[in-house]
Amino acid sequence: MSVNLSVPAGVHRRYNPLTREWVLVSPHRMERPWQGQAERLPQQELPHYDPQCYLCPGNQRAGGERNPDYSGTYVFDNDFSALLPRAAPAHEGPRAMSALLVHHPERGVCRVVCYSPRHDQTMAQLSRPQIRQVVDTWTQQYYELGSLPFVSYVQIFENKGEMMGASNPHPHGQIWANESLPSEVAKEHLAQNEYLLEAESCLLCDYLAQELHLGERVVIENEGFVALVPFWAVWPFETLVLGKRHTPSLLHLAESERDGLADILKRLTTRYDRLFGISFPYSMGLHQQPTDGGDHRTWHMHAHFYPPLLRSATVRKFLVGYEMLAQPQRDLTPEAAAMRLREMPDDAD
Ligand code: H2U
Ligand code: ZN
Repeated sequence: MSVNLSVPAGVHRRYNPLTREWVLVSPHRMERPWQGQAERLPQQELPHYDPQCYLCPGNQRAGGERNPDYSGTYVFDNDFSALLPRAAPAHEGPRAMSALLVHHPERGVCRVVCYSPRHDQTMAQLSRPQIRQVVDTWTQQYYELGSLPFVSYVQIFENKGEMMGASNPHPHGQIWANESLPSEVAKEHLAQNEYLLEAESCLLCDYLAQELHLGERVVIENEGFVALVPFWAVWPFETLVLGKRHTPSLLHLAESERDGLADILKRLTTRYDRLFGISFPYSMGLHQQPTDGGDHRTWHMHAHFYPPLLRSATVRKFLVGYEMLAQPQRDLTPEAAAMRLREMPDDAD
């Protein structure tokens, strides 16, 4: 196969080797007029403490429990957990009502992680030591939940902003730990394993080396981590945060790398906020090796940021119609998105 490293100018498809899916790129459509939905701007000027907030220190939650007067991060079992630890064990399945009606029991645990007692601060406003504390809490939770005998995978994630369905502006994320590999993770699992068998190296180590060489999709980097707009990004300002060293999970990070991850998260979210001058909505999450006790050293830990906004604080990208029925499509090129994010200053500049 001949390799040409310059990005195509016309309409083209790009391949995502992590999920083995394609995205259609139509760069010429960026100038089309927009008369569709404009999002409501999120409420500004939040109080430090909100007596109505179920995440603020000292307040009562819907389940009746009262939060302690916490000062750093605070983790609790979700009062409305989607997964429960005491469902029937999966090894009693699979069960089928027929060849086409298949179901499977699933056990798990859902937790909520408050990043800070301050109701009004997001990741971008937290200090590096505070974000480092979030990284440490994630690491501890990954270890604790991953050690449960029925947990094969721990998904750490955050929905930020009303637009992404967050129920509350108080800075928080969630953790869902469950018994089977979720579909998105299973795709990446298979792709990383098969790439290793064929190429005898790590898919994301090889990908990162190429991106660092080309530079055009890199947004920021520090000693340990890089944030870039992936070549196959679907969301307009989607980013991928990659460790420079091959580490399967948070548990493999050195102290300095945990600081490095906190630094990249601070700088990336600061740039996002400056892009359209608002607290930038997104869904983000970490992908790490499964915790089923198997040997998964092939896994290269990473974080995905999926923000919905396209051209301003109020105009979002909809993944509807063609995307739902055929394949994802984007107008803004990943290279242009990376350039916009690179141009934004962060507090390290
Ligand atoms: P989101 O903002 O991403 O929806 O996360 C908030 C979570 O907090 C949500 O999963 C839980 C909801 O179930 N929650 C509680 O556990 N206790 C409460 O008192 C309200 C909300
Ligand atoms: Zn609050």
